[in-house]
Amino acid sequence: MKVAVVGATGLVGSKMLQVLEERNFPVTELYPVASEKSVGKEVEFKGKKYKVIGLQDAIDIKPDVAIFSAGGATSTEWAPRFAEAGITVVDNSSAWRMDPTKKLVVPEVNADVLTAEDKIIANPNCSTIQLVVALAPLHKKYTIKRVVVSTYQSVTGSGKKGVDQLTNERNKVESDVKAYAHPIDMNALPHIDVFLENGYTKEEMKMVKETCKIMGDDSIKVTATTVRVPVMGGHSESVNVEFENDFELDELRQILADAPGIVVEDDVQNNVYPMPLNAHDKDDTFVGRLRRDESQPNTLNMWIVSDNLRKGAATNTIQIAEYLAEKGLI
Ligand code: 2RA
Repeated sequence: MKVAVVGATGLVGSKMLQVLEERNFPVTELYPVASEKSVGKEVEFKGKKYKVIGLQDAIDIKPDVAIFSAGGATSTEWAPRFAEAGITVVDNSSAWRMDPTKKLVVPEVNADVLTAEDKIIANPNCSTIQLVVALAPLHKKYTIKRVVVSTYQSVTGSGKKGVDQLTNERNKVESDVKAYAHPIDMNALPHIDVFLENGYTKEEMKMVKETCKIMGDDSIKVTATTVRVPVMGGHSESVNVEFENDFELDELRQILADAPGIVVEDDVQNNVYPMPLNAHDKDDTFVGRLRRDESQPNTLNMWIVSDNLRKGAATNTIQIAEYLAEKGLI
C-alpha cells in the first residue's frame, strides 16, 4: 500500500513512522510529507532514508492513504484536496472531528461506522481516545448517565515546544521556547488550548463533544477539567462515572479486563496502578483505582493512563488505516 504521512517530521508524525514499522503495516511505498520549509529533509523508515516531499507532490503521486498530523490549518486546506484525488485521509487534527459528515473513530469502539465512502476520517483528541476505550464496554453493560473527568496531561501533548520548555526549565537553561503561559516544571496548569466564552478550554470541550459522538449517544452528560503536568510518558485521567444501573465491582473489573485495548492494573495492596512511566511507548489503555463512589449510588471512580503520542494519536490513526485495509475500504 502506498502510504503518505503528512507532518512526518513532527513529534506525532515521527511516532506514526515508528508505529507503521512496529505493526508491520503493509507499506509498499512511503511518502513523508511536510510543509515547504521541511521539503528535502530526510526521515528514516525500516532502515531506509526517505526525502520529505511537499503536499501537492504527494497528491500527484496518489497514495492509497494519507495519515495527517500537521495541524488543523493544513488539514482544513489539504485533506479535501487529497480526498478529491481519491486518497483516503485519516486526520489527527481537530479540523474535521465535529463535522457531521465526517466519522470520528476509535476502532475498539466504533470502527463499524466506517464505509468506502469515507474519504476523510477524523482521529479523536488524545485525551478523549483513552477515555472512550474504557467507557465503551461499561456503557454497553451498565448505560452511562454522566462522566466527570479531570486530566493530568503530558507535555508531549503540545509537541516539541512543550517537551523543550520542560527540559529547559529542569536544566535551568534560559530559553524563549514557551509552550505555556507559565512555568511547567514543579507546576500544574489548568489551561490546555484556549479559553472559551463558557469558561471551559477548547481541550475540555473536545472531551465533552467528542465522547458523545464516538459513543453514538448524545444523552451522556460529560464535564471535564484538563490540566498540563510536567510528565512525559502519557496522559492520566481521574474519571467518575454515574450509570443508570448498579454494578458489582469484580464483574465490572472483569469486563474491562476482557475489553479490547485495555490492561487493568488494579492491586493497590501491592502498589499496582497505572502510571505514565509504565504506559510510555505502549499502545494499551491502562485502567486502575477501580472503586465505588460512596457519595452516590451506581457510580464508579477509576484512573486511566495511556501514551498520548501512541494510542492517543499515531497508533489510533494507524489502527483506523488497518481496519480500512482489512475490510477492503481502501
Ligand atoms: C494536548 N490533547 O494534550 C492536546 C493535543 N494533543 O495538548
